[in-house]
Amino acid sequence: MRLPTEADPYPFAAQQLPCLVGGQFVRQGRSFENINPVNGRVLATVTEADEALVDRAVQAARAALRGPWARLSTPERCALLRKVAERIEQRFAEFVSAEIADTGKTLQQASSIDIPRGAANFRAYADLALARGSECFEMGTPDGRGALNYSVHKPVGVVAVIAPWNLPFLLMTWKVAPALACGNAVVAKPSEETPSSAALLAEVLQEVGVPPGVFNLVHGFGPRSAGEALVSHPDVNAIAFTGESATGSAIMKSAADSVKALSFELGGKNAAVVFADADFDAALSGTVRSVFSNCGQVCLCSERVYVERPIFERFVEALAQRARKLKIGGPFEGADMCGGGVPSFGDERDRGAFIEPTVVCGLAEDARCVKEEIFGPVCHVAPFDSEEQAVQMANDTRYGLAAAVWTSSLQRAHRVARQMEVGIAWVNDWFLRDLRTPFGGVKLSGIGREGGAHSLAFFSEPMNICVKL
Ligand code: NAD
Ligand code: 6OD
Repeated sequence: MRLPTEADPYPFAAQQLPCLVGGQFVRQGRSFENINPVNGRVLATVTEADEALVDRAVQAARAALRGPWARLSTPERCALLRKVAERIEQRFAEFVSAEIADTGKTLQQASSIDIPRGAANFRAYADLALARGSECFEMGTPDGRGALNYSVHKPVGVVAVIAPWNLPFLLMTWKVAPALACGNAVVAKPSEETPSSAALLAEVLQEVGVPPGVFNLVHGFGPRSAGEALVSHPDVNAIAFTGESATGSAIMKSAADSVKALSFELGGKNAAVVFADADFDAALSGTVRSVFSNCGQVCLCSERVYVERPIFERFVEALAQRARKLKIGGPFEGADMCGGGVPSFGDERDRGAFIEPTVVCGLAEDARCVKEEIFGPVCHVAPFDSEEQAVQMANDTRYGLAAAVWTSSLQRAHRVARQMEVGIAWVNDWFLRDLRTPFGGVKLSGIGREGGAHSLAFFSEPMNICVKL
């Protein structure tokens, strides 16, 4: 199957994107337009799930928990998940096409990160679920016969998965895969901005034989639409959400009445700390990547760069030079993307959503640009004079998702990384991922951890069985 090209950018574009409820594709009712951010054109119309359709999806999911899905063994479920990964790979070009059409991201990024990670998520959680053991404790009893306690992992039930628009497929599958691996039934809602790859995922899950109702897809917006209806639904047991911190707060309120389990991966205002003893070129290239990758629209991107005073001027100059060289454009115009303005192309891209890569210096640490998440190709760079000051500045934020520390001192690397008030710290790299590791944030950046055993724990209810011997 051919990958999209500049001459034929969206070869697989669907005209209409349905919801999936109880194994049936639903096209009736209200719809909204899916817009291409490169040129403002309408890509497809999308069926918007109203409260009634969300309710049908939740009921279908609940029914599926009493059907054949519940009787599959863990190896059988995991075999199905592996088939999902294979089918994503067979339909790779379609997924890439869908992702670049919805987001405007580069072909290179979608085909080397987003879509392969989607398939990898299904394989990783199949492996992890199969390898999971359970606790067992022998105990004494007064009659001397003893008892054996062992735990079993049950699904939590109906799980709502809500994803954002920046890495649509990577983040949707990051939650759907472990939820299914643990035997749950899912009602998923992709971002209204990026519905296409989730629609393909719905097809793939049907194709490989996941029973009806086990995976349901509802499209729509947040407040007063599919999102709110889903998170406030009394029969949803758990919510796995990735998005803005303010949205997390709204979802928490909606979910409170029925006391749902929550896993929240939220916003960030991440720091990169560059010491004078770092490998300059590696720190520079790493920082260009951590600030500008995916147009700065990865939750882990650095928006605050702190550079030790002796190399500050040189580093800022080099960073600005690299930023100016980045190419701005559509998915086929290079993986590189320079500040502060909206570029003018003189063609249809002037109707698209573009901003120049931007490096800002000299603001006070309490400026909005330094305090609030921007979620774009923008960073502020400031000098520091001591390790203590660097740590203090990096931690002076209401967010706590990720940090990058650049130094050649092993001792300092461990010392500083540990002091970062974040869930994920990288030393001399950025966004290097092992799917078994804990992933999540502190403070406004989230609740709980996903990844590896942490996702399995969130999506399962451990139950103790005590057997008198
Ligand atoms: P968003 O919060 O606006 O939307 C995310 C999803 O929530 C969408 O599907 C949206 O329709 C839905 N939603 C909005 N309001 C809702 C409500 N009241 N009830 C239920 N659902 C609702 O986020 P976004 O703009 O799509 O994504 C960007 C944000 O996501 C940034 O803040 C970024 O840092 C964060 N993010 C965090 C991580 C992480 O792992 N921590 C990963 C990616 C993105
Ligand atoms: O790599 C991951 O598993 C992950 N959850 C990345 C999140 C990126 C945020 O935009």
